[in-house]
Amino acid sequence: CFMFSAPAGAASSAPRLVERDGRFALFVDGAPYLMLGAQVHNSSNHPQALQKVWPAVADARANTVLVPVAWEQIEPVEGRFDFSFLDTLVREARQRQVRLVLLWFATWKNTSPQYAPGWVKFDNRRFPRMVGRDGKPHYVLSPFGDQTLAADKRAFVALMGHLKKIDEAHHTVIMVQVQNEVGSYGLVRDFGPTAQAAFDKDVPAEVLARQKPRSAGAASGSWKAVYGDYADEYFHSWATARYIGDIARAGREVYDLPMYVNNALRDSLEPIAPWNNNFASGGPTYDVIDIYKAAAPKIDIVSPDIYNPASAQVSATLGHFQRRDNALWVPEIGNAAVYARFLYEVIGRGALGVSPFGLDYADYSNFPLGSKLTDQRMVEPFGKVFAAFRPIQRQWAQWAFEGRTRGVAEGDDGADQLITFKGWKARVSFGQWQFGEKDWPGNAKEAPPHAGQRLGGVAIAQTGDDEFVVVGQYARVRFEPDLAPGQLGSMLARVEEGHHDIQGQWQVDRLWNGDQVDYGLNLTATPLTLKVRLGRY
Ligand code: N0T
Repeated sequence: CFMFSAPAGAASSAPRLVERDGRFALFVDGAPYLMLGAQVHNSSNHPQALQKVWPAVADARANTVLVPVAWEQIEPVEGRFDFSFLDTLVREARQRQVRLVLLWFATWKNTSPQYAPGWVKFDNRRFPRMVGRDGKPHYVLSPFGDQTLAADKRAFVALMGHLKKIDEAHHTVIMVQVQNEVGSYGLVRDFGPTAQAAFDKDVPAEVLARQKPRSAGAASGSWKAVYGDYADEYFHSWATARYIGDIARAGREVYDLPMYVNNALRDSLEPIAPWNNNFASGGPTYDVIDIYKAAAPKIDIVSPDIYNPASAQVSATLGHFQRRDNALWVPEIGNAAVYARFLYEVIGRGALGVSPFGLDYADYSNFPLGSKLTDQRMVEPFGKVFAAFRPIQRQWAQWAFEGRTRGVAEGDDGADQLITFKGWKARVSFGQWQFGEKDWPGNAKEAPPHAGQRLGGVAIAQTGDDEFVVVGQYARVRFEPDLAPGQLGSMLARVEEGHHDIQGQWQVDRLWNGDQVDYGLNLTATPLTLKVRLGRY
């Protein structure tokens, strides 16, 4: 039975991020919660548009929906606020018993001021843009615009104040993203006079304490003196993080919810080198997480948006962002079918959650970043995975918090992967017949509609010394024992295929044995949950 005790006094408390031994849980209603997320399209933040959101959320079996709230939408006229969309959104989410994560699209949305109100984005004098080395204005609003910061902060504080009023008793909204994919493309930092004066000052002590220089430089002093060729990017990261951190702090003083930033990734595998117009400078790329931690202490998490399906990139990215000081949370991953397998890797790693991007039925296809499709066929690969986790999401989040879970996705090479547990290794292989070995030609996934695609993924929780819960698809799992002297080998003691009933109780549908286990535990197109007990002889 999936029961566990929450820390005393935690029940009915506000959502919060809890760290223990370098692992994290998002506590919602006093217990760890796994976000099975659906992020809507950018322009679905209108009452009418929600009609194309909710059916997709249901098909995705998501328990959490990520929705933008735009500055232009809540403050079209300076100082006059309109929260009618937020009221509708929160009410409709409650009716459908899903939680919300709000995305604050304001000064920076994919770096641009496109979501700032018209009275901001066309007033260069009051709300200055960054300035290039040549003195020409850049499209991005400067992080040194004092009035921009004050105005954005005032709107965000109003938003959080309203949210407190309508939601403090419910906590339908469990987290807030502050801005969206910040930084600047095409310009490494602001070269305007205010920015330049700050650049020539000493690096603040809190940054020095965290961000190591990449080459030998001065131990303290100006950005250039300390960080050399990386000074421009680091300085811009600091300026941007400080700006966001100030907004987050002010918002949390009014209503304290967990807050995070998201990142349009730089290449995860190429060696770090000074910025060369290859990513948005100043954004929270993995190499400057320490600067964000130092400059924006009220931002809990720096998180990756995954749009490169190369399996080595995905794995490296997850490794870069999952740290003892940074919880793993994937607020965006492409909605094409090839991404669904990575949900197992993310969830198995013990992430707070994962959210495919563009999971609604608006007539908009996110190809080539995501799927060409805009209907149920787009949502289905994710819905199948979430359907397997949803009945055990609380229990899984608790196991993850205890460090019991692991996960893998089929690599682009299709090679076996070995997962190490206490006393056991799980060997995961792909592209096998259910009865037989790899060199036997073909298997179920060679058939349409996914011919030739790599779709395998497995997440495993070790629930006891010799007990595991296995969730997966298009993969084979074999358990290999660590043997003590005198022991010969191991066998499966009991393999239950089952499901959770409406009360959350595990119901055994059948036991697997014979052909169904002789070559390992074979998972096919429909994700299954297995409870496995092993023994040694
Ligand atoms: C994302 C989304 C939305 C390998 C794109 C990704 C969302 C934003 N931006 O649909 O706009 O609001 O966060 C940028 C991906 C860059 C290209 C990567 C190619």
